[in-house]
Amino acid sequence: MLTIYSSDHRLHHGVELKDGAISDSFEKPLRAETVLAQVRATGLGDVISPKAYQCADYAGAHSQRYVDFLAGAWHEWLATGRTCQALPLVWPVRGLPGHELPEFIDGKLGFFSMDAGSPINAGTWAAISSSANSALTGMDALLGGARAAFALCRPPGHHAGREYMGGYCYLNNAAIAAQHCIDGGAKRVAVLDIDFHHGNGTQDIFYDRPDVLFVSTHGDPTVSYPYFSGHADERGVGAGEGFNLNLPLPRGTAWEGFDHALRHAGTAIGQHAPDALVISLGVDTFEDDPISHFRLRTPDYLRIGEAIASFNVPTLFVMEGGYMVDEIGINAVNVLLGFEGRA
Ligand code: OKP
Ligand code: ZN
Repeated sequence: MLTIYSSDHRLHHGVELKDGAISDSFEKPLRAETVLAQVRATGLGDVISPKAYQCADYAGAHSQRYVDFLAGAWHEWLATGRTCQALPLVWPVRGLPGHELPEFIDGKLGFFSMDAGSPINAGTWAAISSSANSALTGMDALLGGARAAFALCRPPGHHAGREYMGGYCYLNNAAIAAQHCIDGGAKRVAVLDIDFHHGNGTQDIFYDRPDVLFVSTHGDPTVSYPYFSGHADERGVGAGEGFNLNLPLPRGTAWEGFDHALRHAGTAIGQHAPDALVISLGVDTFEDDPISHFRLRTPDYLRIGEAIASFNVPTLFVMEGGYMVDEIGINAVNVLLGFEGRA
């Protein structure tokens, strides 16, 4: 299987608020490096760099003004005389009118975010655009006839909505790839998100559309980030009703519970009969992940790959979360090896 990877991801490394203090983000460059090392060690296939794309290629999944904000935010921040990382600190929550886009960068940061988990620094735009370009290049491989490809994206994307960043995410790589597939002539696409966290951004982007089915397995939002989406009764709206399937699972879910949900997902994907499948591949479902609460083990990831292969749809894997850096490479590549029947 072809892997698409850009070293430009290293240009982005942020901070996060944890337990009342600011510290290095769990979402760090070493994550992608360990996955790449495992791709090479297992001989998964060729590794290529992403092709170049335009902002217009991101603006089907996102709004043009949001993409413009991301591309210019660092320069607007610098222009105020600050050289530290840019973080939002105020949000248009329920009860505030909140519909008017502020002119000043501090207001824009809040307007275009869901939390303070997506800092912006000098290299952020280069990293996030290369990440999205990896997903687009992978989808182009599928459109060219490949059965599968692996977009080794970093930063991740699935918390980024049509007009907001959050949870380490900026551009929604999986959604951008799914939209590119539709733009390339596909009638129907499915996105299956198996990251521990609910893919609220992908849900947001396709919530009112029947052409892109979104299915997600994740920690029950009653007790897990992102808390404000991911419940089973979120089924889509308008023409999109019935094309959003959330499968929240309790804390401590191990292989049996996860496998059950995966089969449920497979049935829904089969009914949709998509031309292509995008997998939001998070491996923060691992038993030792530092920020998540499932209990999958390393061999389980081979089984996940086998299950996805049995859906029998051209498949683009898009890297999302996974924070146990020592194991993330083995677990992520195990999914791909399982898919290829190399278990
Ligand atoms: C991204 B992905 C804030 C706690 C919440 C955000 C988790 C984002 C996970 N300090 N952390 O889905 O793996
Ligand atoms: Zn996650």
